Amino acid sequence: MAEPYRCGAIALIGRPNVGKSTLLNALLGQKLSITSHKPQTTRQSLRGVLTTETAQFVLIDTPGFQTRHRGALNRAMNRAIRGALEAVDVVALVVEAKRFGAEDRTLLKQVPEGGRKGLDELRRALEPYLPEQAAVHSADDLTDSNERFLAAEFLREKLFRLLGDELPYSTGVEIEKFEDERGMRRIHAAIVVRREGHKAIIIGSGGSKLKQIATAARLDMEKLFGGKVYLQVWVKVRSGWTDDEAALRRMGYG
Ligand SMILES: Nc1nc2c(ncn2[C@@H]2O[C@H](COP(=O)(O)OP(=O)(O)O)[C@@H](O)[C@H]2O)c(=O)[nH]1
Ligand SMILES: [Mg+2]
Repeated sequence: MAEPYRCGAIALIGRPNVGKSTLLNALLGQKLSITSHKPQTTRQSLRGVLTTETAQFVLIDTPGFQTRHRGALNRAMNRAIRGALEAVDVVALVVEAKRFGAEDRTLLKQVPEGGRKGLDELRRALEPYLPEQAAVHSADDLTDSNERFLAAEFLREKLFRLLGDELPYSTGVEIEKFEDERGMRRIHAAIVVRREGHKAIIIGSGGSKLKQIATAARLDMEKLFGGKVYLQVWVKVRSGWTDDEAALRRMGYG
């Protein structure tokens, strides 16, 4: 007789920057969660659904637990982690196995695609811990996050990746308009910073930086949404938004 179907939620937790979001994407085989080499890239929990013949894995990516910074934004991030842990079947603690340097990377390039990663082994190790029950998501569901949220996340990822260390920690993204006209998405986004000086950094000389950021974000959105995206981005200065509960709610935090 065939094994019963299994379905359950697995929370990925761990220190900032150990690779939780990268692991989620690798297990899904699709980029859903944003990643960067900077800590605190992930600010809210995000679910990715992986459906196989024998099980459905609801993987929950969480922010790294925040102890250094205070304020409403960080309280919201810590709340997101505690919330994620309340209703899961498995908690997977992600730790960094070893330092990975330039030489390791060169060697890794020699390995054929699909080798070494151990993703299948990990999936097989997790599966027995999922409760026996029918799938809760349909097989083609990738996430329960909406496109509006994912668009803001992808834009935030490009800020992290393309701005180096001058990126102010308190930069936020607000989607002001999101329209879908027969598969063509029209998105208006505002990058929210606290000071005029931050705005100038993000825009760059002659607007070059902002253009680079917006183009990279648009390409990722088109890949995930599977259609054309028209993306317009501007930068707004709003002092103190990370302590403004109403502004945080508008950006989707708790
Ligand atoms: N070399 C290597 N780098 C990784 C691995 N996993 C993640 N990274 C990198 O580590 C950084 C942090 O990853 P991220 O997934 O954002 O960490 P998170 O904060 O735990 O979600 C990024 O620059 C990733 O590209 C891995 O298995 N090997
Ligand atoms: Mg992350």
